[in-house]
Amino acid sequence: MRIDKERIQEQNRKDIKSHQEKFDFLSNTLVKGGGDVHDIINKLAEFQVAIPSWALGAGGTRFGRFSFQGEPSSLEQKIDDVGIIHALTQTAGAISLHIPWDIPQDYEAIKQLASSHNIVFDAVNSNTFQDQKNAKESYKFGSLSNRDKAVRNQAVQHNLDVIDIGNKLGSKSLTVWLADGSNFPGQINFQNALQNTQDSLKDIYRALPEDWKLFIEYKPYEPNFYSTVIQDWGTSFMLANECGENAYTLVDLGHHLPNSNIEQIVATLMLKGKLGGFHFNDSKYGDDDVTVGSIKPYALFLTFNELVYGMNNNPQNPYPAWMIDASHNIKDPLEDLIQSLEAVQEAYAKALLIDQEQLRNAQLENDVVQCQEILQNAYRTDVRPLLQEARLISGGALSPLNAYRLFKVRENLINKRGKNSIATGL
Ligand code: PSV
Ligand code: MN
Repeated sequence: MRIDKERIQEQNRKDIKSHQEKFDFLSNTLVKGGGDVHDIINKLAEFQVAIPSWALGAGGTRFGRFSFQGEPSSLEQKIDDVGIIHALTQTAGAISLHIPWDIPQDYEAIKQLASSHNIVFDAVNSNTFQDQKNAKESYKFGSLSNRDKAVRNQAVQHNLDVIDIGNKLGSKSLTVWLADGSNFPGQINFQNALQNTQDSLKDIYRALPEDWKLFIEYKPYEPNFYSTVIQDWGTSFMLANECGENAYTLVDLGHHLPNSNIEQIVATLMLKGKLGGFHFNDSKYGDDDVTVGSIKPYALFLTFNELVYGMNNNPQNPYPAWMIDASHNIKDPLEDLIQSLEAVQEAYAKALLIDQEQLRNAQLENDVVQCQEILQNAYRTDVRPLLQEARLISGGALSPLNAYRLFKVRENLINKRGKNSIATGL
């Protein structure tokens, strides 16, 4: 199913008056305060977040999975689904593939399909956390960290194969997330596991095309519950430095122990020029992978404040690769992604409202109250008319979620794909 541009515009025309009133009011208020509304809208319109191919079907828990009807059962259908989200939001112009879940059959056809939706291929993700069909070696006791060289070789080779696949599609980065670790004290030798991981990552890095980046993701626990080899940003940062200048740390919002100061981690990594990628989601307890901004929107805003600061002040840091990494088991996955994108844009827009010079002055004067006021004034501003304006000028829907429901997208997908289609992935 494709959403016709004209249909979106027709729907927008119905809501344009009320949007215009809200936008004019906000825009006048911001301009009076010295804000550059034009610049903010351009930045919002340019901001694109990759959709992971594994988020388009219903996620499950270890207790079960409740399928969502009309799920995409092929890579082509996954790309079509991202096309739907992108047409409505104009914010999802990229897809991130997980290999081997998404190996293309016909590369040219897949590339053409993606470009017909204005979608590019972002980072490719390797998978050494599951055993693959007919694989000789098992990852039960680790992959890149495994004490057995034959297992490590297989895992390295898999990553090289993923780079090859990504290369054929126009991807420019590889994300490595390892489940490697241990469940019980004494099970592994920490130093050997880390050394093996470092050596394996270096092998992968050596094969990386010159214009590619390697993103090293960290996570404190799960699926292993006693130790994880790449448990935190420090370990990832160290490994990235060992690999070389095109290796970076990837921050996933859900991959921290409770109450970690993620915004400070972002600031540190950007200062050191090593924040390569970013996975958005939200959580209450652990790696819950729920809708972005649904639980801790203020923390997301504070993180965006550091991201914006870094993008403005740290030329040593590349422009980060943004991706949503959420998966849930009860919502329509496409509606959930639309909500996540809106939350990301909202936090970004609010961070763009912060007067950095004013904040700096208040900091220099140790005016703690004023520092807080500056942040909270930005946070308390309802920026949704800015998001709508950015979508309007890009040809997206004023209200993507309403349009999705009015256009009966899910019903259409069910009619086409049936009630029992199942997305490949987790
Ligand atoms: C692991 O929890 C993770 O965040 C990694 O990015 C994986 O690639 C993704 O989720 C899907 O399993
Ligand atoms: Mn992730």
